Amino acid sequence: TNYERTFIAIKPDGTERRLVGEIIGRFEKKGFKLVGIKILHPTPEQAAKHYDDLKSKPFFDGLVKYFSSGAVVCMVWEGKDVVKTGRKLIGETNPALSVPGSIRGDLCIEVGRNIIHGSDSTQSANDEITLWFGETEVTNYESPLEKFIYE
Ligand code: YYY
Ligand code: MG
Repeated sequence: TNYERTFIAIKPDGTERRLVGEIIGRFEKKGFKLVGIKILHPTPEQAAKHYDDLKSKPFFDGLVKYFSSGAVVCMVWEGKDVVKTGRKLIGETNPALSVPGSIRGDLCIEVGRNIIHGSDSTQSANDEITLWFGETEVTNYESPLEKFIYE
């Protein structure tokens, strides 16, 4: 089995639109385990670091401005294949191409206001968790429910 962690962030538009509970609920109901959570207003420097791999893209400046424009809910979710499955729950980068049932498919319209971030690989998940969370801010706990979620 592949128990791993991913970094999920509700972007300022998602927080502003009061979609925090809805989004957390989807990951929770799926069966994933929340092991880290906090809300903060990122600086442009933090946003630029988070999206460092996209710095040559034409949309980079707008993206950094958007991500640092308000409160972001930063989370670490744990579970089997949570990086890949988390991306499936989120949908495609462009909400217009995201199937109904996915977070972006159900809750937003434009790529520049797509409400949520999720790590795209276990490597970037580790990097992003390190960027946004201190070592003592991510917890580890046993859940007796897990025998009903995993065989
Ligand atoms: O991982 P994901 O968020 O689905 O997409 P990325 O390709 O990593 O791009 C990050 C972020 O950049 C995307 O969520 C919206 C924004 N963006 C954009 O504004 N315009 C594009 N053509 C592509 C991405
Ligand atoms: Mg990405």
